[in-house]
Amino acid sequence: MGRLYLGEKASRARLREAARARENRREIVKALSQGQVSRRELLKWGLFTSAGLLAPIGGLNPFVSSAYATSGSDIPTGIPPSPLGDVQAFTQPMLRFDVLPRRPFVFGRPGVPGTLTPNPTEEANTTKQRLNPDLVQGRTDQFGPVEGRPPGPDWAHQDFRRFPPRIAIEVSQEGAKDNINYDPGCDAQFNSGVARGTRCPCCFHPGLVVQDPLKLWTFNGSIPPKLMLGRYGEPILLRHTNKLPFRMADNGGFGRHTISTHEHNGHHGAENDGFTGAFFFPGQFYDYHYPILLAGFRSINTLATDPLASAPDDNGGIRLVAGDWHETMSTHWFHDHMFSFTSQNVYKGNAGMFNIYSGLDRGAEDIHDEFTQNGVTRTVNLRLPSGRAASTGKSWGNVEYDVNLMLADKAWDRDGQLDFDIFDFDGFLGDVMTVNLLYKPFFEVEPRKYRFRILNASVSRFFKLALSDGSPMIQIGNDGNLLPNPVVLTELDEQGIAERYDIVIDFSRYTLGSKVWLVNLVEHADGKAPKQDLTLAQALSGLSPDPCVGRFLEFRINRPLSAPDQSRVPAQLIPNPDLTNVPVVRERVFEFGRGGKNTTFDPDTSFDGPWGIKTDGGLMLNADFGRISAAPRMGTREIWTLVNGGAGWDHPIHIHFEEGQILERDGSFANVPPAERGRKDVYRLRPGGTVKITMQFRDFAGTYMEHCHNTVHEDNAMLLRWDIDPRDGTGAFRRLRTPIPRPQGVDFVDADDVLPTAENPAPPK
Ligand SMILES: [Cu+2]
Repeated sequence: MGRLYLGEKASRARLREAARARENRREIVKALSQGQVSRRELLKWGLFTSAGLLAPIGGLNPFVSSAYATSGSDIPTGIPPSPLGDVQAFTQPMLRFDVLPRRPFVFGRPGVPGTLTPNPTEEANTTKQRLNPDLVQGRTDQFGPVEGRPPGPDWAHQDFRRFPPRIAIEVSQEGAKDNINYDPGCDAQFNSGVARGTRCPCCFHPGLVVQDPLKLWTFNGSIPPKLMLGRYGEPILLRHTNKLPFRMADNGGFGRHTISTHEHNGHHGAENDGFTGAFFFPGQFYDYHYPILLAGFRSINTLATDPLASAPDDNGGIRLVAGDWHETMSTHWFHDHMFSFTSQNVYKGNAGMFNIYSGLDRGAEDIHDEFTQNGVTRTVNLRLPSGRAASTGKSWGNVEYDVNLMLADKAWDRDGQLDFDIFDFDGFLGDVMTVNLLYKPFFEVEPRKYRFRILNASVSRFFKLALSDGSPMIQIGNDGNLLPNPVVLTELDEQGIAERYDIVIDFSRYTLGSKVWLVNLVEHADGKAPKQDLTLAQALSGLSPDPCVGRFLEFRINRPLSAPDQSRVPAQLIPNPDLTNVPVVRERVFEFGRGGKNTTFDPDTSFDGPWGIKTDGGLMLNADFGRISAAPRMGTREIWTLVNGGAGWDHPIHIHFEEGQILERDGSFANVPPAERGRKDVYRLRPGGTVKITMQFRDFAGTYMEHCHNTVHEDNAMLLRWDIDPRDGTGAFRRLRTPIPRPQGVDFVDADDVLPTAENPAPPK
């Protein structure tokens, strides 16, 4: 029996006990999220170290110990079942992602307004505005900058003048409200009959309650989640405005109103990376500049002469771009990275996806182009399932048959409002499966090939997907990247938190009118790691105590083929970059485990928790975003070994900024499955496992991170900072200062710790 699930058959006493425990936990989560008590205090009081809550906290309700929580692992202690009322699975259409409007960008000039007011600026815009008193203890005489980005040259947009914005996208973070501008990016026939402009209330199912604006905080305050479309060589300026409540306590019991937006795994300057300590406040905006460049653009194909390094133009052709085409990326997502509140904020709705289009991955399956180079004829467009330029008039970014899926387990309270429990540092598990923030929907398809970009947006849950009839799927991408070769699988690999799997399903094998389901095979009993991978038959049997096992998305093959399927899945997609001539200048070892300690105690930048990271054999350290744990030299390549310090848990480790290749899993390349042999940005360690990767550090500099993407582990101190010195690597390492955001402006402090192994040896002569 799983610890965190209470079935309908549980005794009334147990359900009451669980409900009481939940109320008590809610009080702690609330006090913590509203800043009335710090985690350090809670830890010191021992409230987070045992299963029972024993001590009263000043001003809060007394916490009672649970008779059931202390008596063994077979006793559920978590959240009572999320009430579903009469709502049945597969009775609502899956709303496809809501495409964010893209506007051609021009700077404003005196007397001529630009696309964005105020104009975006290279260094942060420090124009002062009067602060809302709720941000500053009721004071009415306080002022702070309009932009939350840290000011000054170290946080200026790198190469802003070389790559000025061409597209503006504006988005806000706000509380739940109806979506009155829904745009799925395609006609209703490709969206289970739901048309553009359909009003979408903020609820997990039409039969469930509408979410309270304090409970769900999403992009633009609405569902479904938002999709950003971009293409190489066309810089985007994302202006993200924080419209969350000014009062920290107005959070519905969990979540923090300060945010930092990580474009996971953007190859951008660190000022645009969503650094955990570069958060911004309600009433501020943050301008993220995404130049969207191929990695290596400063040193490889710098004159942009290789047709494979390209982006779609608006007329069915391509524009050449600099860089290495082997670094082309396709499927990103973006989400909050607020220090020690990432799990709550992402769970609350701060997550979207970003499709990046290229000459190779065009989003127009009917465009065939080829070129001859050195006597060899090659095609550029891979023609993956997407949509037809001839039907839509769009030469790129067609999404008719290219479908984003955001999978996440959620839980709600007895009023049907989103609920969260951070009490368990092993991780948070919900008991309700959602796709695109909707409870178990259906999706209508034509009998043809579809691409699905599947994101695991859970807090702590792993998935493993299969089709209910056991028929094959073709995996074409892993994380941001297309694989070197497609891999045919009847069961995908376990998919860790934040990993993206791009797959193609060919529905042409089904007869019109039939149905097939996506099934989750992973059973969890806690947030540490999957308990076991079930067989398809076991998962379909309904016997697992884990309510998120089994069918969660219904495909209805009920739309007649609207035109011949012109898409392809070529035998070669995108080979990995050839690194044989790139010397490895350094190796580092990071061990992820329990028993983390703090050595710095900076109240702004450090955080105590059970988890930690050991760098190069040093101490198992808790998170401190003021500590520099590594500082690779600009323009070099390194090998990093990621070690799981324990056999009882798994960690999906995310390394920001540049894609890595897995060289070895548990000591051998033979252990790396084919679907993991592309480039990656999240590396599942597996219990007791070791992953050796290689990465380059190119093009942009600044302050980046590495952390577990089980965001409960991340928030509880399994995170570290590493920097790339902005200079070219020939000088002495310059320690970048740490930003400390306040409503009145960002202070900078010196790094409060630099690990000895972060210091670089003298550069080679
Ligand atoms: Cu972890």
